[in-house]
Amino acid sequence: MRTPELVLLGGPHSGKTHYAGQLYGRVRRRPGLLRLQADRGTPSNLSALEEVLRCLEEGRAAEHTSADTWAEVLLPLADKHGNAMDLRWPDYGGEQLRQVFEQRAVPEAWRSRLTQAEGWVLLIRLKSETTYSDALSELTKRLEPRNDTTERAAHWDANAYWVELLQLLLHVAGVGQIARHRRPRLAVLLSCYDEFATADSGQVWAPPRQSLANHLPLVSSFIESNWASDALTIWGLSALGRPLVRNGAEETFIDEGPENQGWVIPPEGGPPEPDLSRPLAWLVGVR
Ligand SMILES: Nc1nc2c(ncn2[C@@H]2O[C@H](COP(=O)(O)OP(=O)(O)O)[C@@H](O)[C@H]2O)c(=O)[nH]1
Ligand SMILES: [Mg+2]
Repeated sequence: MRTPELVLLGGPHSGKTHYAGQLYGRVRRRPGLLRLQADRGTPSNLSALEEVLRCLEEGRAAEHTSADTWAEVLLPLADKHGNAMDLRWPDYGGEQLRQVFEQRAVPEAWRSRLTQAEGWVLLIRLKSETTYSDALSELTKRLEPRNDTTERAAHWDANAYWVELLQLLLHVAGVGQIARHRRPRLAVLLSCYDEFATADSGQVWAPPRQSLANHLPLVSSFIESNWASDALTIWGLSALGRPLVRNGAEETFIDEGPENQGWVIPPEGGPPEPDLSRPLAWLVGVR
């Protein structure tokens, strides 16, 4: 049996927990390329995922779960040919990723996971990424000194942040910079896509890589020039399909079930698709 390891990379509030919960609901109740094989006897603690799904069934957003509960979540899955695999799904607090960036240091446990992982899942929530696209043109226009420079200096432009972080992680994982990367395979999921982009009439979406290129051009060109094209995929992800609040009771979730909410936009664009497992299936080579 295969035991592919994926590393989930995403900042705080990028949607990692809700994606995990929705993925669990899908593979269990409405399987696509991957389905849950809970009776296989794999010792896996699914209580964190159950808890997220339970909140969603009540139409509200999940609580913040502690990092410990998540550390060893293991999904016993099978593809449609019956090939079994145990997918490790560690959901580190997004804060830890920030720390790696700020301290320029990677804990040993992370280093070995980054090195061993078959694929990296990078969650980027475009709406909350800060860029300063006007800064350069303003430099040439303004004669008066700005008074908000200190505030700007305190925040990295998201382009610089992600490129720097990726370089750091690649270095730590021992991935050379000379040839384009084939391993780790990289899936970029533009999360909470419902709040960022809209479809053309008839629900046809543009390829998500265009959104990445428009919003974070430096990240987009770094990724596209460093990964081999068959080792890279860029998706739009809306795990929930809409915003949810902690104390809410969203009726569509209650009436139709969470497994009927949420969608992905495949790399080539087009209509939304319900199979949230597709980007992961791609990473582990299931077609
Ligand atoms: N609009 C929208 N909001 C989402 C979606 N997924 C998660 N959220 C919201 O984004 C916030 C952060 O999500 P969470 O999964 O806890 O992020 P994490 O910190 O990366 O684990 C929560 O308030 C969620 O309700 C989505 O697909 N669409
Ligand atoms: Mg979380």
